[in-house]
Amino acid sequence: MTKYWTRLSLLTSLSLILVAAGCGADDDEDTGAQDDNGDTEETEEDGDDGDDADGEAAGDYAEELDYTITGIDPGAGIMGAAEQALEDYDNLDDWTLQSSSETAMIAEMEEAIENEEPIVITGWDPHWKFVDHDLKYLDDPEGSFGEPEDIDTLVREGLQDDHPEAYEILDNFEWTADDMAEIMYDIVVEDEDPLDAGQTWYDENEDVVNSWTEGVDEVDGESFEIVHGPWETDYSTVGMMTHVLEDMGYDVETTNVEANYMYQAVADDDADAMLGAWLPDTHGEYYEPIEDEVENLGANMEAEAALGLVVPEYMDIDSIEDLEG
Ligand code: PBE
Repeated sequence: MTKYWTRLSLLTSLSLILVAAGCGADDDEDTGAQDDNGDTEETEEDGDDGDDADGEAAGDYAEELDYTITGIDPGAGIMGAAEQALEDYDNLDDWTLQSSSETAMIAEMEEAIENEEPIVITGWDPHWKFVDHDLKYLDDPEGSFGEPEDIDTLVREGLQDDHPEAYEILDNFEWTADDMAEIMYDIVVEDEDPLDAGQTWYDENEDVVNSWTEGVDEVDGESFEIVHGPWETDYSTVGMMTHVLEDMGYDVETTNVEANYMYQAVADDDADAMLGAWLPDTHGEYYEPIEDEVENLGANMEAEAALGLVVPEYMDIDSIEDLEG
């Protein structure tokens, strides 16, 4: 157990460093895509003909983008879906997927928007970026990014016996994409700490929280460990749920890891719960091997989680098929 957590915290620090540096280890990417700190590319583009994205032919976008889709951390499920898109669409034969981190991708997106330049990112819902920017999903006629799915709560086996109160609260936990987006917005746009943003939402939605905790007994300082991924969706959820459990008397510890370790930690009983299982597709490859070693408490958000390729509204294309190769 101790050994495992050492490994986890090592990985956590590593992923934090990678996030801070705006680059990711993409060992398991086979696209040959290069990590990038996002700085140099813009200069090259500036030297071009200087035209903006408005009214440009789709073919020009491909060249201007250097046939690159800007992605996030290599372990994220959406990166697998984007790789699938590169295979499914003939017009994407020459394209590559660049891995980085959510923070670095958003920084590149915001820079592109500021200059009205084209950019294609891996995008998902719920996310604050759709509130703050005019963006659109590209149509996905091949279905590489799947249908809207659920976000499930997974707990370790035996949790119901060991912590029946927390089990019940997590079993009752249910909210909407709008709820989560409120917290995410405060974290990303208002630059609030996830715990502060979670507290604000809690204070404003006490009736919702009460519906999860009603009739559940308080406990006296039992420790509870939640594991989560390196994305704002997870920070928002965990920032909120930490207060809910702490108010019920738990001493909550949260750990940020890469997606596959998140599932492994719950399966190995190294963590009590995870609240961000995007299923059945996005995290299917992580979930399926350990499905029988965890307990799935069902959806905490139903059919509102979606993935795709996202571009600024001002780009003159509507479908992934319009990205020329
Ligand atoms: N996401 C947000 C994650 C899950 C939560 C869509 C970036 C992913 O694994 O792709």
